[in-house]
Amino acid sequence: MAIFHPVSEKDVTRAIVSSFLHHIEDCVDSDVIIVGGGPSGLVAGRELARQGVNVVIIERNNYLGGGFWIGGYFMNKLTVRAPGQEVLEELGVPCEQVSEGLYVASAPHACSRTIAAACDAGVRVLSLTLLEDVILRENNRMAGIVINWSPIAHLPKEVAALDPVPLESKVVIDATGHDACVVRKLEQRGLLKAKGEGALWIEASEDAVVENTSEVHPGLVVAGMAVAAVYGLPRMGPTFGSMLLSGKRAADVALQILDRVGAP
Ligand code: 48F
Repeated sequence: MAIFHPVSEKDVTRAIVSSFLHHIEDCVDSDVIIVGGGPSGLVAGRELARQGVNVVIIERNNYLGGGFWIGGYFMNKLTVRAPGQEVLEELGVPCEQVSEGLYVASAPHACSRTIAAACDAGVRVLSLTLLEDVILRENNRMAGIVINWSPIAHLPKEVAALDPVPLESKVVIDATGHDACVVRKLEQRGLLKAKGEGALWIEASEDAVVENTSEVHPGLVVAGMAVAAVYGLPRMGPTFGSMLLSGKRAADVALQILDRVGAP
């Protein structure tokens, strides 16, 4: 007597194909697209989705989490400075206070809980999906992004001649970390100038990243390390409180834009 119910191979393939087809059809038109599924993008996505906003995260890797799996060097312990631990505690991540205002958490625990919280809230994810370009409408208002299959970046030119496809949204959040990939697409067209991040200085950086999390171009919000790249702020290296708080603030800014444009 078999343990598992009998199901044929073709039914397995059909289940994947038809479920994914509905999923990607749903992602074609959303309120907010977040490019990058690191800590800032995941927190922003969760905040928006739990308030009923239709959110898609695109992520070039086949896993979410970005730099949140490792705390620094090869060590999987994360640090956050108060009040960053409140976000981790809200997600059910145990935090240990090691000195006044400084907390340590397990990176795998924090990262997996943050991913699960975003998924539980209803964020839809397109994995192995690379930002290739942006959609600009009247007065260069951002109206979505252009995506392609990530492995294309590693294929020889002859094989890599695959056209991308566009996804529409009312707001785009650049949460691509140090690279600030969405911002770079505007920079290439002379629409925005990113200053590039400065050298490491934790205390100056973390407040400034949260304070400067904002709409940098009509319809485009920056979150996390992309904020430092745009505003020329110092980097903060192996500490993550500002990534979490910047994600929260990016969600608030996106909500204000949705309110302004009359959605959802
Ligand atoms: O780098 P990442 O974790 O960004 P973040 O949320 O957090 C930064 C910290 O991890 C750390 C730090 C502060 O403590 O210095 O670095 O700002 O996550 C960025 C995500 O974006 C994806 C990338 O794979 C990663 O998961 N990404 C980057 N470029 C693209 C992209 C792209 N062109 N298309 C799709 N995804």
